[in-house]
Amino acid sequence: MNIDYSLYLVTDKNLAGKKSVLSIVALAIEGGVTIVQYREKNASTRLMIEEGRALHKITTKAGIPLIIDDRIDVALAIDAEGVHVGQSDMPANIVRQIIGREKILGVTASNVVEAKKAVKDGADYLGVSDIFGSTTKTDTGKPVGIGMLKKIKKVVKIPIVGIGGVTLENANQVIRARADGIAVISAVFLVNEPKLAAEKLKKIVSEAKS
Ligand code: TZP
Ligand code: MG
Repeated sequence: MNIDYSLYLVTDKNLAGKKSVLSIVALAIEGGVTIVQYREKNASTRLMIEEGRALHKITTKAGIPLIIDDRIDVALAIDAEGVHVGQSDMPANIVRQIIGREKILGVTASNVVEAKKAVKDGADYLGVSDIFGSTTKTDTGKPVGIGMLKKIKKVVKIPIVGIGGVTLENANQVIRARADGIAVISAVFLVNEPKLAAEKLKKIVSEAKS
């Protein structure tokens, strides 16, 4: 699978309000999302398997990958395309051993040392966090800024996506700093029209790349 990291959507049930995560993801995919991460911190494992399967049906139909945040067991159980781990989760080299060569492994990195280590451990892509200061995930520490994307891009060959406070207003900066894509939650989950938001973000990314 040739992965397009341009518009990476991360799910968040808390921000979905009265809407379902599934309906938001479906609309966002229509709008141009190229990869989806199922991120769920509070649900039971049973529910995660159910929701993960439902999401996987949608992403498979759209021909895009589904990545599971943190939960290697859930990813394997539903045969998702990959897993994403942060710096406090299972070490990436161990994840790679468990999931094998074929599945996608994403790792969060906030500096050059973490980025290089992730590559050595077998990461397929990096989520560089927290770029602008996320109001969705608030334990990320001081924003690293777009400068960190440039620094990391200089030392790694794998794709990188910028995450944390990415909006319609600043998305172009992320791509111009040589990221391969933007990763967002609120820019799609906290708006009235997720499809339109995804379309706009996608256009910004495409234009900034050209
Ligand atoms: N990891 C780093 S920041 C973040 C995650 C999951 C949340 C991104 O959400 P938003 O709303 O796009 O800032
Ligand atoms: Mg994590």
